[in-house]
Amino acid sequence: MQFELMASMMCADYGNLEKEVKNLEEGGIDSFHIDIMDGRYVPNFAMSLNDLSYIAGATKKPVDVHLMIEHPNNRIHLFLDHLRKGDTVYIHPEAEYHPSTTLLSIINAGMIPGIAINPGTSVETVMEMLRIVKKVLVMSVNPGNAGQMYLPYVGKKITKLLSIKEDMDFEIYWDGACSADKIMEYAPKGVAGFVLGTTLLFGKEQSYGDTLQNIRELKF
Ligand code: S6P
Ligand code: MG
Repeated sequence: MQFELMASMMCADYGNLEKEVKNLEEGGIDSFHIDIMDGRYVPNFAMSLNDLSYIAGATKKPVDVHLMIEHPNNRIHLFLDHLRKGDTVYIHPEAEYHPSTTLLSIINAGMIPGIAINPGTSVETVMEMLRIVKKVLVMSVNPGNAGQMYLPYVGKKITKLLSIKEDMDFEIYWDGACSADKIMEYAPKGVAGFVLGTTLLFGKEQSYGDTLQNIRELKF
């Protein structure tokens, strides 16, 4: 079964970042997920420009940037300048007065435009933007931290998005508390990729390569 696996790099060991990127690459990760926070849109600071710059330069794999910042369009070039064409940038529509303008900035720079949908945000609220984006990152935890509990009510929203994704031409990605049972349930239904953090990938006895291989060998 085809699905993408992304590493949530805010969960990586920053004392060994070079090794972390190398081990994840060699272990078969598909892309690097970079959680940028400003302490305002979400009550935390995770990664910022230097982290993005380092990781984007240390790998040939795609990078997806998850912007949890207010008014991203004011500073979007700071992020885009570190990316290659074909990398993905997700914004939170609630963080911007005119999110469609921000998405256009991302498209014009040659990146893949995406929106991240908070647990408390309905599909109806973002319907028009679904016509613009290529990727939808469904948050199954509240944004801001790794290591949180899965919020089960998000399942209904994923079902709704799955029913309209073909017509509206976008792919669905999962972000938050991703476990093997969620991949087992949602990959066959058409969720295209999963962000892996502390729940499944980081801080385990197993090597990244073994974990990623086990996930790819799940029996659906
Ligand atoms: C949360 C962030 C996510 C987390 C990821 C961590 O604000 O957008 O990307 O880093 O959820 O995974 P886990 O398994 O620790 O929840
Ligand atoms: Mg994220």
